[in-house]
Amino acid sequence: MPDAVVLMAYGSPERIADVPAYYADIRGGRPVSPEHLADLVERYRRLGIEESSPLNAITEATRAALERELGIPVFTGMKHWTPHIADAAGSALDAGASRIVGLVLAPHYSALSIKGYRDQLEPAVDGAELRFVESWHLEPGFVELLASRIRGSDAHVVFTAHSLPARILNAGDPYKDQLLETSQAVAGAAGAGDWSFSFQSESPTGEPWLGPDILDHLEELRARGVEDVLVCPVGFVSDHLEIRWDIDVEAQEKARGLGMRLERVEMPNDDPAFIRTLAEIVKRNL
Ligand code: FEC
Repeated sequence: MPDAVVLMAYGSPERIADVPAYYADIRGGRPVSPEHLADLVERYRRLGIEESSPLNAITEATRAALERELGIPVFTGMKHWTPHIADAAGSALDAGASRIVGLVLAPHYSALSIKGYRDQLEPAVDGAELRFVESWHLEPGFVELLASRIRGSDAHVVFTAHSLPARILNAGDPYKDQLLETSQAVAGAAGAGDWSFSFQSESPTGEPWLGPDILDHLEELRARGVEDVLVCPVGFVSDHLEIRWDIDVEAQEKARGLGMRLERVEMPNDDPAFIRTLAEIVKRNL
């Protein structure tokens, strides 16, 4: 049976001029405040996207490596940028695929994240069989890859993930539980006794988001006497704005101000061990 993979990622603007349209897509028709837009443009400028967009380049490298590993076509679909998820599904169908695995480059399920990818993909795979991967947060290769990056460290490990509006908890969303399961599994595999979890990257949408936020959490840790912190962002797999700005700039500055040392693990990106893990997930779903 002709198979293909639609590999989905959040997407990122290619250049500064793209940021307003990108932000409008994220907001999904809800108003964009000029101050928040200006702030976002500035963050992307300082990230250096005029030179290249880290997330889009990493996603393409991941796609190409996964295609080589699997020997079947892999198409990239972006949630908030081009090529859109529906275009990737169209390319898979044009290539003759009758069975498509939909895999998101985000390990944890939430109705406010993974479901959005599914909602874009499902109507676009018309006629083909869709095998959509809902979550892969305890995938052994993923857990081991992260564990290998914290093993042997004496620092207090802080696992992080993107925050979401707190209302998801009322709806029984598994997001937070899955994040804690990954953190527990990674800490266990690495033999890390001293660890905690916090959220990051909260958006100014005017409603309560899940906490604690990493910036507040660093203060709590400092008050407990912690001086060395190793951040392991379990909710993400690539170097992008939420890593290179929210952790490498904001959290780093906060830690410095508190007299703490903060380091971050390398992200999986297109590490061969990570590509093999993604390939395992795909193969199991075919
Ligand atoms: O490097 C890049 O250019 C893109 C980085 C990026 C990733 C990412 C991942 C997640 N988000 C999630 C949820 C939300 C919710 C809102 C929201 C808003 C933004 C904004 C930017 C942005 N997100 Fe994002 N997210 C990335 C970038 N995200 C930029 C808008 C400005 C800002 O708030 O900073 C709020 C939407 C609204 O306004 O209503 C909710 C989740 C993930 C992790 C899962 C995934 O990757 O899909 C969850 C990467």
